[in-house]
Amino acid sequence: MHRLRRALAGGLALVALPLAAAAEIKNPARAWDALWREYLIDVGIIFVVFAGIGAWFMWRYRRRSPDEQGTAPRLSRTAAVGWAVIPMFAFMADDFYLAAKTWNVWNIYRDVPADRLEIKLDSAMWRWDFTYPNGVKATNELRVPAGKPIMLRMTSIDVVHSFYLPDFRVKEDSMPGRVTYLWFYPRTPGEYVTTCAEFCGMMHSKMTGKVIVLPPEQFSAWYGDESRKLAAGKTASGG
Ligand SMILES: [Cu+2]
Repeated sequence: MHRLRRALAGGLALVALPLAAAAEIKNPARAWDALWREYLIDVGIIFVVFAGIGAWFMWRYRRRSPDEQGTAPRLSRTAAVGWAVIPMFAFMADDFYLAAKTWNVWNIYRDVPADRLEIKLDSAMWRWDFTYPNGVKATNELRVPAGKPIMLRMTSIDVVHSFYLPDFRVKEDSMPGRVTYLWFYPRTPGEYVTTCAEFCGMMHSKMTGKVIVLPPEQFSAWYGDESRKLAAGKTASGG
């Protein structure tokens, strides 16, 4: 029985180890950029081909004398149908190919890595209120450690807002009565701008904030400090 269990565990480890190694974190920002590049190349090729053919036709079939009249060749029925259907399928194939790539990127956006820091976000006219797992709060400034996937679970206490983080290629609406989420993968310490992307009233354009990505040790220090302040505050007011 023991031997069987050990053999099973060994077998599982053999399967699980390569899987774990393969499960590196997919970065939504990278995936988005790759998709964007692919779209540009795709439409770039189509542009060059069609502009080239168009220019060549203009030159080839130019009018050579003021009284010249063209004669249009008549297509057979099969040729006419072929000219309509074959290009249609060629373009549809390209569209489906891009749609499949887009679907892949969407799945990365929706699939949050298990090893993440989850922060609550309440948006309001006009501010962003963040709450960390242990109750630490911050307004308009979100401090996060570099190298850790960050998930925001968000809702709105009044109207529809939209949390937009251009540097990380993510944006998601926050709505009253509903919880939505987004995640991003900060790698490089620094300050990144965030702004509301849904017109939400008079001060909408002032509804900006910062995401401050800190080296992990600096983040831990800040987080520890804030937690202690929070605990001290609770005891003081509790007495
Ligand atoms: Cu807003």
